[in-house]
Amino acid sequence: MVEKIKTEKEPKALDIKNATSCDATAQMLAKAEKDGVETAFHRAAAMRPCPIGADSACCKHCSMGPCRLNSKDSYGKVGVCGATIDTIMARNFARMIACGGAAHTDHGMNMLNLFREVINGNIKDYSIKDPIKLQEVANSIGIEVEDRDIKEIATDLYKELERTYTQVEGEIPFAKRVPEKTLETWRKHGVVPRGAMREIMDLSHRTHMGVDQDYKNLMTQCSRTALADGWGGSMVATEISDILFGTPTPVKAEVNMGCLKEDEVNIIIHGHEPNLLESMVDSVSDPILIQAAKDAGAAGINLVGMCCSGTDMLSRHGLPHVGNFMSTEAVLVTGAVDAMGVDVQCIKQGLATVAECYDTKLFTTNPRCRIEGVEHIEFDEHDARKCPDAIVENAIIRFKNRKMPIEIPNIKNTGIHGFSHEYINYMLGGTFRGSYTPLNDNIINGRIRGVAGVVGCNNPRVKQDWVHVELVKELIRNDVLVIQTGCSQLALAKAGFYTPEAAHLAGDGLREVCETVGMPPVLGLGPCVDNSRILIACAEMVKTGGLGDSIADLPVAGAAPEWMSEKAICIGQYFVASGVYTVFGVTFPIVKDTKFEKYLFEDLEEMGFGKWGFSADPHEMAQMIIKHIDKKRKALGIDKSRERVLMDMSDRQKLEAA
Ligand code: NFS
Ligand code: SF4
Repeated sequence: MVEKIKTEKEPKALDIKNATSCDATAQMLAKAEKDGVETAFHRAAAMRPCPIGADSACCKHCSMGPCRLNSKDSYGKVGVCGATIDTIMARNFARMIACGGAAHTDHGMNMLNLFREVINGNIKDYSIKDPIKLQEVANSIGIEVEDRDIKEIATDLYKELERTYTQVEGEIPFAKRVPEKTLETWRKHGVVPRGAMREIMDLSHRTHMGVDQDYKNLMTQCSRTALADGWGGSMVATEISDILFGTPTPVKAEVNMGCLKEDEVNIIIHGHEPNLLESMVDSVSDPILIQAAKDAGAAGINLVGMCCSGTDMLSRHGLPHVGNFMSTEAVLVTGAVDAMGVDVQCIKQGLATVAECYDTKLFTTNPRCRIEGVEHIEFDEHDARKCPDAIVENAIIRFKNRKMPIEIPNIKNTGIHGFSHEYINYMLGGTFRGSYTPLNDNIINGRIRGVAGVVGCNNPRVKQDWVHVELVKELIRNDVLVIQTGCSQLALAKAGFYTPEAAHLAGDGLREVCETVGMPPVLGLGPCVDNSRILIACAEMVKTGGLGDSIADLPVAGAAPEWMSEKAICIGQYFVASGVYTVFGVTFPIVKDTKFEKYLFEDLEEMGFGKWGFSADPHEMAQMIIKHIDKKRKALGIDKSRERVLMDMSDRQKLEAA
């Protein structure tokens, strides 16, 4: 114990106008203040982040410390054990990757367990909904599919994919999907992943006091572990979810808090694993439960999603979605939420207090995520209706006894979601599950300048959604096609970008493509684990041809402008290791002008990988991305074609008008 450290003067009041650009959330924050309720926005305003921690300049890996290395004297000072600032930053970075990767890969492994139990017939509530996808995935890793029955293929696929997690030596199965030259780079640097369990264990081991004290060596294992997530755990989660629940195709859906209904029993499921929400859909369609809701005076049962499992269901089934990460407490302030069920990841403990204030029934459902004082109803896929039915029953009781005044922001945004990587080529004029030729052609002829994945969280240290929206606006205006996942997808959906009409916000080239196809200028791929779809899309672009031999050659980039979670760092690192320039906003856990900074921001690219970038300003971030895309276009020799297309545009319009 140390003596109480002197903290802040007076906590700062929250400036709602500058805290969020989501009008529904702003309305609820004002109501929360009237009601005397505190949210993460208020706590963020009151709590100054530790500047040394923000720079990743402290280490508490042993009790000789904690050791704090101030940025100014970084190179003069070392920890008690002698660890340098580069070692300390790299070890902290590594721990974020180990934890973020563990979250995704554990989720993926759960999906795989579910798959095994479905194949074995031990779980009957789910089945293989997309046998074509099953065959494709099996085929992609060399499993024979011709003239074999589904169960046989599925069993082989299960056995093979289990290696993604458990394999002690050798390359993970989906390494077969990586473009040859990218894989060569990985082999050269020794970063082709073995099983995720092994990689995460190895990386965690290295960060122990007195083990790996060479930032370069640590970063090699960081890449290997992160790749075990992107091309391993996350990719398995995505592919198995598609096989079991159906591959998304474009679907019209509504988002925002206006999806809550005052006269219905409102239930929110918030978290990351699609199974619970899939089973909830069955429960809320059960005539007996619907009748029970009506007997309680409700017009019906209204199930809505939130955060990533919500985005999953939004993409797959068009289920309404009420909001992203920084709106999870605010939505309870409506007073209209009768029950909220949560599973894992990004579940704020603060939800418990807010739920209590508004008399909302909050339930944890996963053995990994309990919250002190919150009732736990465990979800078990072997008896898949038990937990969802109990949540519905509790919600009906709460509805019947509603005491709270209800205020639902009257804001709803309709858009088109559900663009799987399979669908992108179809939409652009190829045959379904055919090639990426139309996309590549449009990039080569310059109508599309390049592709940017804009993904990731909200963070109360910046204005909610604003950084996402400003960045995307500038990118599409410059003919960069934007693909999205996670909370970022919701930010843009709430801002109205998911309609074909939003194409008018794009530059001439991108607009022309969007209008021809009838697609929005931003394409939503689903939850964060579905960033793996972006990797597959990149691999397809390379294989289709004309845009270089490796992912590092492509005119593409990635961004997480409002990131907050360790998962985001892991995702960033697997994109970088795959060859993608990846720019983060808010803050970056690094001390400027250190060897470690140079390694992440420059050296990795010279080694054949992608590299990291940072800017807290969305407009600067957009320019960094565009500059990078143009650099790649130039290297590919397609910079001229773009100029020509742009010059030809007005000429052609003149011709057409004549
Ligand atoms: Ni991704 Fe989903 Fe959102 Fe960030 Fe959290 S919900 S997995 S981590 S905050 S995008
Ligand atoms: Fe300090 Fe080294 Fe212990 Fe870290 S591992 S707390 S730098 S002595």
